[in-house]
Amino acid sequence: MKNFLYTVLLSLIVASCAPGGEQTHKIEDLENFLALVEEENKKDGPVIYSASWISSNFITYDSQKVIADYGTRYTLKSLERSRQASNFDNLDTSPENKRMLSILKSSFVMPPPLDKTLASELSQISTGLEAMYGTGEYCYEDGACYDLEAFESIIDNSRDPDELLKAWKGWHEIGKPMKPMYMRMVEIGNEGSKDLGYEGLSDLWFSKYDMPADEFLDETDRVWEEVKPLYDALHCHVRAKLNDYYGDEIVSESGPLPVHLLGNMWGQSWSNIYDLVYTEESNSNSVDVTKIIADKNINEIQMVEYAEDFFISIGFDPLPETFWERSLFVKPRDRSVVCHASAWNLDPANNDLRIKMCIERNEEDFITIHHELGHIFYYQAYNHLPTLFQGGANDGFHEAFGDLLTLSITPDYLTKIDFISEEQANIAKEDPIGLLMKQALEGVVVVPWALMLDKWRSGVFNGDIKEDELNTLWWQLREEYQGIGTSDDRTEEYFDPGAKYHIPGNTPYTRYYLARIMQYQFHEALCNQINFDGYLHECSIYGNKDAGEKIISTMAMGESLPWQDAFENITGSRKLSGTSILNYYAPLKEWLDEQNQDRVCGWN
Ligand code: X8Z
Ligand code: ZN
Repeated sequence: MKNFLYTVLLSLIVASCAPGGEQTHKIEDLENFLALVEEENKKDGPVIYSASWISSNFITYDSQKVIADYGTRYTLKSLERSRQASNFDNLDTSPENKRMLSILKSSFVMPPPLDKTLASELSQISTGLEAMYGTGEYCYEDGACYDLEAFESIIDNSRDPDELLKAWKGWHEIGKPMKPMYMRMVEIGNEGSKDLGYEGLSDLWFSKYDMPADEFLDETDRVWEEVKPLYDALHCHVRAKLNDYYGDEIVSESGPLPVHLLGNMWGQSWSNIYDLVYTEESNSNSVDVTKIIADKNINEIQMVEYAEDFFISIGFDPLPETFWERSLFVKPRDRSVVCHASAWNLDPANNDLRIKMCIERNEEDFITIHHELGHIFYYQAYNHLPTLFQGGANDGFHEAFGDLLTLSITPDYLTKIDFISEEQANIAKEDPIGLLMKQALEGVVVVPWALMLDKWRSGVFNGDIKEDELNTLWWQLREEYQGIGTSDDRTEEYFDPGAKYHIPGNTPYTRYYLARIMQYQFHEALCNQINFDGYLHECSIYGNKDAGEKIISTMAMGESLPWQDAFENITGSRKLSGTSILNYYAPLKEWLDEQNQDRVCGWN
């Protein structure tokens, strides 16, 4: 009943500004409109989120039907609101109101046109794609079936090139049937974006950064040029070491790195091959968090408690009891779930926060837990704001804070939480290159990947990449940016982008690129502010309330101000820069340059 009333009220507002009518849009109308939107968001949001939670936790025929239908209705309503927001374009109002209107008009990822049939088709495709990924498995002729986690346990640990290639190929079968669905989705999304006043999906995605899309993309390229020499040096060293280990037949001395040998399904992190690429004697002294977790018998929930404790130590409030009751921490044995880790803000008014993650008891997931709690504590910090401002300063900020804290997981911190002894910490600190190498294999390696993924996607969105070259150009970009290739012939029969969650899941990826640059800018600025004197990689903000205050006050701004304001609050600067990541890894870069002296770097 109440719902019906709102719809009527909203249509009255629209009716009052019908073409040809007098300019009747007053501040009062705008304030009524925003108040209605706020009330509606508070009412509809939690229900949609609950439906979505169910559909991701129980992937069944029925749950997908329900979420597709909810999705259609909610999207159509949001599209209407966004049109209504345009009616206030010429009204002279506060920057705050203007920002709310702008958020209302742009907060879509894959918008259909305002048309029931197309909205429903799009919703079914997007739910279908995500479910295909979540339930994905590949069965061999002997009847053995593998899901992503099973394939990953081979890719992450095996050193047998044949077994690795087989597992890599097995998982990548998943993309094939996604291709036509993906292309139809893009077609509808482009149409919807144009209806909203954008040139297409790419323009919509990159217009959310408080500057024109072109300028933003130039900024991302500018920073990559700064960071690239560091990546190239790392690539050169890793290739030489893999060549030593596997031989010329498998790893060429001058070509791209074979993706299946890198210890990660997508080659986006190489930490699992640390022992192969850092073969100094001191290697045996490196801290092995996976082993500590096993030795201390730390379970999945305790791993999350360690991360929560870090946030509390810098001044955050503890998580609500419901977080522990309602989150999913362990992969269920009896049903399909979307295992890709995520953080949820289901009901801001009631602080209903949850993560959904199939935690494995290893170092990689210990890091990912911190990443997810970064989202959760961000939600908690801005949930007091109007719903339209409940967001990150930009989407990169949302990804950055958890990652920022992981830079503080230093040997000294590990001593404080009783993971290692002081003596072990001192030994680890004697080998800064080992520590930095471990970090770089994740933190530097991910950078070109995070940039390249949306280069491919925006090429598809704007038609530069055609339907008959989707896979070819995916590999071309991977080679160009990452120097990574595949020894398998990946023809257009395959759709390899579909094997990465964020493609079927429609999650923009440039946010991770931003996060990986900004986290070092934040880290350096905070370490300076707390007067830390020493290597940046030895600085930990654990327990430091001053650093915490900077983070919390930035988070509490939510999306209410341009991201540059939030950025300035922590760093004192308004610009992205590669300088901090370069400073952080400076000792490693020097070491790599020495190692690479007689090697030919780059790939052909
Ligand atoms: O997707 C994620 C998070 C959820 S927002 C687990 N990440 C990217 C990925 O897995 O590809 C974090 C690092 C990059
Ligand atoms: Zn995230």
